[in-house]
Amino acid sequence: MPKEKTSLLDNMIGVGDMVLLEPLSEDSFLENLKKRFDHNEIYTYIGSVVISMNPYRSLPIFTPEKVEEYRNRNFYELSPHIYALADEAYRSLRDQDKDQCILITGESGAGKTEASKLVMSYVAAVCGKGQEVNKVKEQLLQSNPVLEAFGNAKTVRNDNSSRFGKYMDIEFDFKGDPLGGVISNYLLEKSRVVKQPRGERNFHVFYQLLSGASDDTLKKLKLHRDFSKYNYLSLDSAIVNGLDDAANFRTVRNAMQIVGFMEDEVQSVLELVAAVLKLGNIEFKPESRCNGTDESRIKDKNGEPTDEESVLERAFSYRTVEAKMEKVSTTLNVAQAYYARDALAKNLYSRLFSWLVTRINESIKVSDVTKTRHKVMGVLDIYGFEIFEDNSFEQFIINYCNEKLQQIFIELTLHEEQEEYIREGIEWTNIDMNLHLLSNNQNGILAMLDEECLRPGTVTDETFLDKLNTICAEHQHFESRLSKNSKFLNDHSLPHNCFRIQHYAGKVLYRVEGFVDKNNDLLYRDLSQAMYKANHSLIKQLFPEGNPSKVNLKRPPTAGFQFKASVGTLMKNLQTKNPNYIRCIKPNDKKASHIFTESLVRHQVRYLGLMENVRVRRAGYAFRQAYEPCLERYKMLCKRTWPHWRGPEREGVEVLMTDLQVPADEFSYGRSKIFIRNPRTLFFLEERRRQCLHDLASLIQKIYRGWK
Ligand code: AOV
Ligand code: MG
Repeated sequence: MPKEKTSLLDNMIGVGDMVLLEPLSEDSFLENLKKRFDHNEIYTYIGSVVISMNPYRSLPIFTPEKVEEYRNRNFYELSPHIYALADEAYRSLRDQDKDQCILITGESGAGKTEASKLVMSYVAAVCGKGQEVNKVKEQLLQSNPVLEAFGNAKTVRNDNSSRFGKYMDIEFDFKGDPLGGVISNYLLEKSRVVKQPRGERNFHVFYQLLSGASDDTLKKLKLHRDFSKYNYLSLDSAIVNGLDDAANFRTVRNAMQIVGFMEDEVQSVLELVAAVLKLGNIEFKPESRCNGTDESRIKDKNGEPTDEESVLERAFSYRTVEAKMEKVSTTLNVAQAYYARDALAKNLYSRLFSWLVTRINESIKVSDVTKTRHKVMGVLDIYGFEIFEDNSFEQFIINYCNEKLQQIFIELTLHEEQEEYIREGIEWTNIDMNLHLLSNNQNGILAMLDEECLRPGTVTDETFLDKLNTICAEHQHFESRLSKNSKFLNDHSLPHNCFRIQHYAGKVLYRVEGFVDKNNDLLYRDLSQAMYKANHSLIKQLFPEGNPSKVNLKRPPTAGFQFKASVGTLMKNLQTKNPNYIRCIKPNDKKASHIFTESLVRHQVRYLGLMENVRVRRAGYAFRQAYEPCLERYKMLCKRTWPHWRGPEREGVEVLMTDLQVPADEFSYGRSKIFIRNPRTLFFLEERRRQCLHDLASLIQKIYRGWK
């Protein structure tokens, strides 16, 4: 048997696969990670799972030469790298026709988005050639800067934090050439459009436009270059170190062009971005009415309003309620007018974002001409688990999504693995995972929020919180009824407007303010109608419900309901594919290179369940294959099975392993598969096979020459 590859076992830089770690403990695990991190080895395996540490600086390990190095190589052959995972996934898709998904998890700032781009660029580099294929690749890759400009922002956790969830299916033909793709987006954190927490920014595109557009463009859009002129742009952190907004604006414009946006579409998009900024500058003043109430009026208008402005002004001054076939207009006071303004800005922006995704999908979609089945690789990059000082509905949604992904990981990687041993009759001692399998608590809370939002009568955040607390008090077993993994923490010492949840990755205190409103996500009819009347085709398109001829539209589903449904569909979709995991870890809280904060990493290693992952893997078998393909692949290595084995495949494999003298403790026979404990055995078989093929090729050449 060949010697252990030095790349996986090197004392200087630690072991490349945690499965080989001796002795195994949480401390040695962390020490190994640190040793490797200090030597710029940011990747480490747990079997086929890749742990990725964020280096917070650019390392010279993502070059075209590296791509070539990892191309078509066995997963365990070289030092651990995200490219090895990408290569493995791509080759199983191409050669074994198995749809793949790449699941990238980790908390905010851990490196998920960067990892997803590395996987995409690797796959683009190794798959297919030719003008048409290159165009497809470029379009797929260039969708990233566009969506990042509109959907990412600086937060205290990450200077380029994804504020939406993204899942992208890349489709390939039978040869493994890319045909196109489909992007799904999950709930954008649109509250950021009108307000940002201290130390954070609005979405990148606003700053990019103001810094990078030409004077001429800004003049046409009636915008100032100065950020401080806009209420919706927080000023304390408008400039971010290492972020060149102006240069990024050019990148985004260029990317939009490559993706296939027409010049007039780009123009419309920029007009909408400008409209949002200008909406934020509209201010209101009270105007007393004869009945003693105050009505809002737009402050400081210059001259007579245009037609559009009057429509908008009216929409900010009145609200029409339709009851029993009758329309009743009520006036808005100043606070209500500000509320309406912000609601409109948020809606305008988030609808623009969804439109961008739809538009990109139009460009990258696979044409129906190719009727054959496509092979699919899905890449999932969502917003990571986050805890801020102030956590609202958005964090609740983000953390819910992360819980779901963790659940998938436990089910597929740990639970499923143990189940398989049992199913296959392999001797197995169950490992206590100390990670609860969950039926999500937040499901319950979202359902309760929906019930509350749809209930007739006065519904407020307080009534929702009351309901939450009452149900918890009434049902002592609320936790077990709704969840095992995340717990609702019943605590009377909390501020009166908060509730707290113990998530898999930490306790989060949520402030209930805004939950009902954000979940309802309704826009006054007057506002959608005002938008529909706008003399702008894109805006009109974004507010179809504003069409006055479309009356009695049903109430749209709540934000929580839609999110739950789309995450449910996503999870089902992921379960049909072969999963490949990248577990991202954040080494420190300072966004700094070279700093490894042990306590922080330990916490992540714990909640990600990495120790359990190693234990299951160690107790088990690294590699498994059904008897038939195994015999097919290796039968040439043994005289008794070559060229034909007559008899059950399992017996053929047994003969093979005996003749090759593979030590008996290295493998186990399951009901339908052989389980191989160590990657070394696999290398050995592969090496012998390669040799055999080589000998065979020389022989054929000799015979051929003899004939000539
Ligand atoms: P995230 O996607 O996991 O957070 P990112 O992928 O945006 O995190 O990474 C955060 C920052 O870390 C990046 O902007 C880079 O500066 C740095 N970084 C990450 N990976 C690498 C790498 N491989 N090489 C160099 N620098 C890296 V969030 O989107 O917030 O959950 O919602
Ligand atoms: Mg991200």
